[in-house]
Amino acid sequence: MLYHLLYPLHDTISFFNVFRYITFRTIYASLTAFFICFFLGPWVIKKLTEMQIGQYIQNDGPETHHKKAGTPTMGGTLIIFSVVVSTLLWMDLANCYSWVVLLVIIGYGFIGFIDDYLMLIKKRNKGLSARGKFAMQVFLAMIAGFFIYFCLDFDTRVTIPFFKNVSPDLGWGYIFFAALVIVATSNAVNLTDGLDGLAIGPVIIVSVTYMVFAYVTGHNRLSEYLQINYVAGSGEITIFCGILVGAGLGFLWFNTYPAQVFMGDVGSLALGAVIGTVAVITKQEIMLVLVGGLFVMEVLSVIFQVGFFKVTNGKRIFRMAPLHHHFELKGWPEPKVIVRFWIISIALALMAISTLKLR
Ligand code: 57M
Repeated sequence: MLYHLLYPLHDTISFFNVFRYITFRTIYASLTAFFICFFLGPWVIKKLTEMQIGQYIQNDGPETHHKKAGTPTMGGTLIIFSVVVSTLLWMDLANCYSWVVLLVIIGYGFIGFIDDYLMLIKKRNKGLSARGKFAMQVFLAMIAGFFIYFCLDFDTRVTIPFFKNVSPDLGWGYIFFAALVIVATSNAVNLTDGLDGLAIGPVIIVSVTYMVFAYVTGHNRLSEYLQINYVAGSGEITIFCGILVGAGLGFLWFNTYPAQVFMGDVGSLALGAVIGTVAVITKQEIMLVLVGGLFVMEVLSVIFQVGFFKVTNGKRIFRMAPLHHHFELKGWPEPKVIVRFWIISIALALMAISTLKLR
């Protein structure tokens, strides 16, 4: 909105010329999202507490989690609010990608909100049925895929990291591929959100990485120099990634150990889905496996655990899945698990950024 209101005035007030620069709007959009979370956080936590929106803890979880019962949850509502306000304020609303990411974060936030709300009504750590939640996620992801495919004359080739000459064109099949990326990432972040700050940390790290990807992908000369796909208009996603970083840091201020608030499914499903959407728009979909490698590790730990359990009639690979619980049960203090997982996430992000030159 500010872009549309103030940039046209740059002929009379030359300072407003800065609003044309993506870097300027990214920095101030990020700061806007951060300060919305930082200053509204205490009020939101107070409201969630008053409304008794507190976390129910499964009995079969790690012993150390029982003290967390009652921690306010659904803090993801604050994240989504700050992201939406900052997006409307700082992004170019004539750019279709702005509306795609808004559709996804609000739509998945709504799915998560229903899940959290039902969990609180059902008075246990379960919400929507797995099938119901999955169906809603797929439906919304397909809408996003359709929108990207039909409205934006989108390049339907899939970028394969490291192989610049291999990019299969999926045609309309890209819609299903895009939906797969969005749904998978949404559930991966959801699974990872099981320790204080464990999900929001890598979300921030992945968002910084895709801020770099979006900037170069939306830059004609830079994308040509780096031999990556140029996606006209995707530069705006740089600003959105900056907003995710700001909102994530603002939420982490309260979610860091010992957490004053959990994000809930309303936050984890929304953040995961919108990261998947960013990966699709910047045409760095497969790269997300590396950048979001921590989320991949968490999902694979569950898949291997469940599979091994079934094949061996009850034996387990890990003490408990997802992976973060395994290390908890090994005796690692919670903060140690969290920070070490963040370190792994940063290392993966640096490797992913390095691939921009390795083509
Ligand atoms: C999402 N939810 C956290 C919080 C957060 C198939 C199976 C792997 C599913 C999985 C599951 O239920 N996943 C649901 C993870 C929960 O966090 C809430 O959920 C939101 C995110 N969706 O925002 O509202 C608990 O996580 C802890 N937490 C924190 N700090 C945070 O900042 O401490 C969350 C955020 C919270 C709190 O304790 O209550 C969760 O873990 O449920 N199931 C599991 O992850 C369970 N694993 C399991 O059953 N493993 C089995 C098989 C199925 C693989 C095995 O290993 O044999 C574990 N989780 C729990 N209990 N709670 C272990 C059992």
